[in-house]
Amino acid sequence: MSELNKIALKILEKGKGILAADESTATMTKRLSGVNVPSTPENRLIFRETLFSATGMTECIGGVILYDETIKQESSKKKKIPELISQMGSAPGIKVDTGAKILAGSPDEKITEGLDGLRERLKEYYNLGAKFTKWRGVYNISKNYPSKLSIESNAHALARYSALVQECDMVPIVEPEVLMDGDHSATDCYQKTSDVIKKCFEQLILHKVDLKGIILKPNMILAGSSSKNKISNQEVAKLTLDCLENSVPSEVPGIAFLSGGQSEIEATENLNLINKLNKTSFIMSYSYGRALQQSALRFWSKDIKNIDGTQKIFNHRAKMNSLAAQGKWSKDLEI
Ligand code: 5MM
Repeated sequence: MSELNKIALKILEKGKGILAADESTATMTKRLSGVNVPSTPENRLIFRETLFSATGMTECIGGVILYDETIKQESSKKKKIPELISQMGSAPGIKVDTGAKILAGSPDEKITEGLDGLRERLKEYYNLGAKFTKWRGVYNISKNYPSKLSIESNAHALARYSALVQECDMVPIVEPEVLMDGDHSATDCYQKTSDVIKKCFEQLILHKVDLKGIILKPNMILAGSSSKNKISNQEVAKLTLDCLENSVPSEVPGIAFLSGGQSEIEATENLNLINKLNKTSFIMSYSYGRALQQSALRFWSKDIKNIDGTQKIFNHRAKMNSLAAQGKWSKDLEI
């Protein structure tokens, strides 16, 4: 078993998943403003340190994706953040893309940037303790989108990123996110997500990426957020499994879903059903940002000194998702 494969399996072992705490400063500012907390480096750190030092980390969180600012910060106890995360039994990871920008040639779509100088930045992050990395390609659905240009260029970038990350002995999380925004049907989401994922693997293989040493972070198959034709959770689970079974090579050890704007409970319930029905060889887990942090952030914003109360909420959400990653969650476990 390769070292990269071992790292990937360890991150997702025993119902563990990933905490996506890699919001850029702009996104974190949006999240904090939404709960009336000033977005200062100190406040961003206090909230994140509160989660990273919660007991739920040890049992339920196999990896944490950090943002450049956070990986270089020190905790209130003067510990480097990656050290704190490792001490809690979890692996520190880092978002290495520099964001999605307008795609020249198709200005309604995005291309993710960050390849220039990436090899040097990766060495720095490795030396700071990172064991894995993340890069997100983003695609919107409408009649003509995602275009061939967006599908091809984002897949190319994801593959070049992944090859560089493996060269630097870290596990790349490959995140092609087909957005929920819009009134498209679940069938459209299924078709476009399949096209996107298939192209990603075509490029990953071309770039000689070891598929046993990656984690795929896809969206679930859902109807658009403003669609009138929503589908049941059972259908979400079935379509998601079918889509992944037909587009992901079996060498890939694990799939960790993004929550993508689903409510906390919806993201947990869908993951649980996916695991109940899963007949594939893939570990199916979570790499949630909003669906792990929303309630904790709301509670914390009312009293940022209440560390225990905030951690209790985070621990609960982490536990519910860990159960869902094993198909053992049920609604009556929710408080
Ligand atoms: C945590 O949010 C990440 C995006 O941050 P920026 O937009 O600021 O770069 C994002 O990539 C996240 O990791 C995934 O989308 C999963 O998060 P959700 O909230 O969809 O589970």
